[in-house]
Formats: sequence, structure tokens, C-alpha cells
Amino acid sequence: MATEQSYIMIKPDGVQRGLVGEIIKRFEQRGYTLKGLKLINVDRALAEKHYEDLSARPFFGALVEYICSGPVCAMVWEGKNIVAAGRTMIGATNPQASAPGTIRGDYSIEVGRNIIHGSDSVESATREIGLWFPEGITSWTPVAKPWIYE
Ligand code: 3AN
Repeated sequence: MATEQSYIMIKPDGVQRGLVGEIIKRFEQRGYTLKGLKLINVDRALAEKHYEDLSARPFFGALVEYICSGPVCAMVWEGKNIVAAGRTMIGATNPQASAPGTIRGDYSIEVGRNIIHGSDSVESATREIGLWFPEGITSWTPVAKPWIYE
């Protein structure tokens, strides 16, 4: 099985609202493997680099301010189809369009406070993991793997 990884980040509003445990629980219980985890204050340069594709959008300044406004929980999750499946678990960008049962659909109301980020493609995931975890991630294989994958 090709292992896929995604960069998942709980944004400052998710951390401040005490949703770190709930969000980690959802990915763990689904069967995905946590490969990187840290709580960090984000500097402007890193936030701007992460969101560079959105630099021409009118909300870019507010978005960078928001990401730098408090600690974020930066994570790498691994498993089959984690990029697309992670996006499904997270829900639509605008929480008003996020289905109940998704993270955004259950815990957020506004697009500018949508509590979590997930890579939107395998290529973005590779770029984002390199950006947020330049020190590398942890190599391990969970013993439960044969009970999650056939
Ligand atoms: P997603 O996070 O679902 O991949 P993107 O990459 O289009 O969505 O947007 C990145 C982030 O920019 C969103 N998570 C949200 O915080 C913010 N954002 C996107 N669209 C808007 C908007 N119309 N107004 C304010 N913030 C926005």
C-alpha cells in the first residue's frame, strides 16, 4: 500500500476553543496514524508562505493575522487516501456549506474562523509538510495496522 500523508493544522481558534483533543480523536479513531505533532506560534513569514497561493485575495491580510494570532497545532497524519479523506472529514471551506458530522460543520460558523486546515492535494501536502516540519517527522508503524488495513 502506498502511504499518503497530509498536513493537518488546528488553527488558533480551534486551539483556543479546546478542540485539539476532539480533532485528534477523530483522526485516530478513523485509523489514521499521527506522524508529526507540535504546538507553535506562527510567524508572519511562515503564514504568508503557507498561504502564498491566496496572496492576491482580499482576505489574505486578515487570514495571515488570524493564523498568527495564537498557537496552532501542526500535525502530519498518514494513511490510505488521507488527503481526500481528511478533506471530507474537515468539510467545506465555508462552514455554512459544511455538512453536520464534519469538523467544520460541527464546530464552526464563519469562513474566517473555520478552525482547521487540511492539504488539498498530495503535492500540497508534500510542500506543506516540508514547510511546517523542516526537522522531519517521526518514523513508526502502529501495531494495529493489520486490524485497519486488509
Ligand atoms: P481550505 O482551507 O478549505 O483549503 P482555501 O485554501 O481556499 O480553503 O482557503 C484557505 C483559508 O483561507 C480558509 N481555511 C479560510 O480560513 C480562508 N478563507 C478562504 N476563503 C475565504 C473568504 N472568502 N473569506 C475569508 N477567509 C477565507
